[in-house]
Amino acid sequence: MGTLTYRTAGESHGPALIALVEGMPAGVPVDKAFIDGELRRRQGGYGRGGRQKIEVDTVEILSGVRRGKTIGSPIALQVINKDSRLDDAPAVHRPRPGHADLAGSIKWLTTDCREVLERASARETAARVAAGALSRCLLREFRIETFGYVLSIGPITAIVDFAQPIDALRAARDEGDLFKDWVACPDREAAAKMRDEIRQAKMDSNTLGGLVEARVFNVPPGLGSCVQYDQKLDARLAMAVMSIQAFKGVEIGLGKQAAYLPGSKVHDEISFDPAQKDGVTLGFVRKTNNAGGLEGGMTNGQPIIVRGAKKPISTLGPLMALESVDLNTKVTSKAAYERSDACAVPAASVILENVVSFEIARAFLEKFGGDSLTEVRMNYDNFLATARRLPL
Ligand code: EPS
Repeated sequence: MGTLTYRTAGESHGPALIALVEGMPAGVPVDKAFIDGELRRRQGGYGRGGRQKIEVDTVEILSGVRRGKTIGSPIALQVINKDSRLDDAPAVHRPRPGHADLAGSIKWLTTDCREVLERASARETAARVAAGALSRCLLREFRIETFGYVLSIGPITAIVDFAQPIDALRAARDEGDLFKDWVACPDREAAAKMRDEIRQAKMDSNTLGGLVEARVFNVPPGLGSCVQYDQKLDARLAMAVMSIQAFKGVEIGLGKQAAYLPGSKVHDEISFDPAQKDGVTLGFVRKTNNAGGLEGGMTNGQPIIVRGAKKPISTLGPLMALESVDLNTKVTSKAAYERSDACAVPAASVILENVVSFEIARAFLEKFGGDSLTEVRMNYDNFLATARRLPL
């Protein structure tokens, strides 16, 4: 039984996207409807492009699951592309500034950016969402829940009150028509302004980025480690988030704001409340959570808070196409345009939610791992019961 990992394969206009997940214990109930729901949410959002009218992303589970439960073997997940035409897709010679087109074409010694963009495309995130949603089938067995949402789009920033129950937040976030006006933002006032910004960007042939945030609740303390750089959970979350297509920044908790404030305003003071000792905090409570649930690269029992900054999509509409150079002729010309999304920030919140979940599940199994869910549960219960008895 190794580490929980996944790899993906597939091109944007190839036959399918694949995720191969290894290291899941046996006996985990797999909720295909939930995975499909996450795939569908990833396709949605106001400002999405024409591709999502073609695709109806659903997962096919090709291995590792029997009668609805994992059996400990590798789990192959497949999302079929309806718009499959890799061999017929036209060559692209005018790289889009901001996309992988130019850097990748030089790297692979080609002047046809198509060979690069097909894999660099954010369509690959369908496979990552499928793997992340699968990992949440394990996390939910331990009442660990992730909530992802849009914090800002362009100049509009939401204000979200996390004192509300998560179900209320989720209901507010999910208001609207997934394919018409959904922006994945629980602040209704800000959501309306975000829609206006996207509408304007569409009219201007422009694109918009934004901030997305994921919060993970009920995570036990002690996941990750301070011992080695690659065991620090904050560093691993940062890598997972930064690797999402078009992401340019990652923050945990207060993030870069912490650099501007004195220590007295940054660190979360600790107190003990015996009434809360049965929860994952073990009774060690904080009035603030500026650390975003991570201290020394380890979870501390507080909710995990991770933010990602997504740049505007680099395929701008024909009216706004940026200056570029034809790779064959070296003549200055406008960047290539086929079809694109004016804003994919709502989709990015779904991707973040699932990518972050996978890293939490991975760290969870490193600490409590076993061959079966029963064994994992024994390790989890035993650890928390022992920690509650400290000093031993
Ligand atoms: C995407 C599908 C793509 C794009 C988008 C993500 O579809 P197509 O290229 O066929 O229009 O909508 O890709 C990009 C943003 C990008 O930069 O490549 C998807 O399913 O998420």
